[in-house]
Amino acid sequence: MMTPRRRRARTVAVSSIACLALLAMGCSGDDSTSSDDDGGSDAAAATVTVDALDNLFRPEVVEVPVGTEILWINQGRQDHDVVPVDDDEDWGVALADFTPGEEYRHTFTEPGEYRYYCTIHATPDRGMIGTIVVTE
Ligand SMILES: [Cu+2]
Repeated sequence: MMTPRRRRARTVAVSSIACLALLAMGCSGDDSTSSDDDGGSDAAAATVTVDALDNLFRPEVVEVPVGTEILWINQGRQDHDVVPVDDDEDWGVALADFTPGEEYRHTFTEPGEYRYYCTIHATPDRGMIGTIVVTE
């Protein structure tokens, strides 16, 4: 009688610990973009922040409605840049203007998928890359 019950109790305990660990991981990923920008779900004139770290953009993919300001902040210790993969695009910030602590803002006014990368730490499709998905 006692053995099955004890075994079941242990199974429940182990699986709830696993759930807590997953929750903790999920939360820490989301907390970085907290404060006053909540992804801009329905606020038209919102700002969404992308952190440039050493060496990745976080979050790597951002989806926002048209008119949302994207604010990149160099939170790393190294210089980075933000360069559109499509060289017809004229947004982005050069290395010299994006040293640690510096910011760059851009508001996308057309729907589309805007891919970018750091020319120091990435190729256009690998490494320190990011995508802004702008929806109507
Ligand atoms: Cu970089």
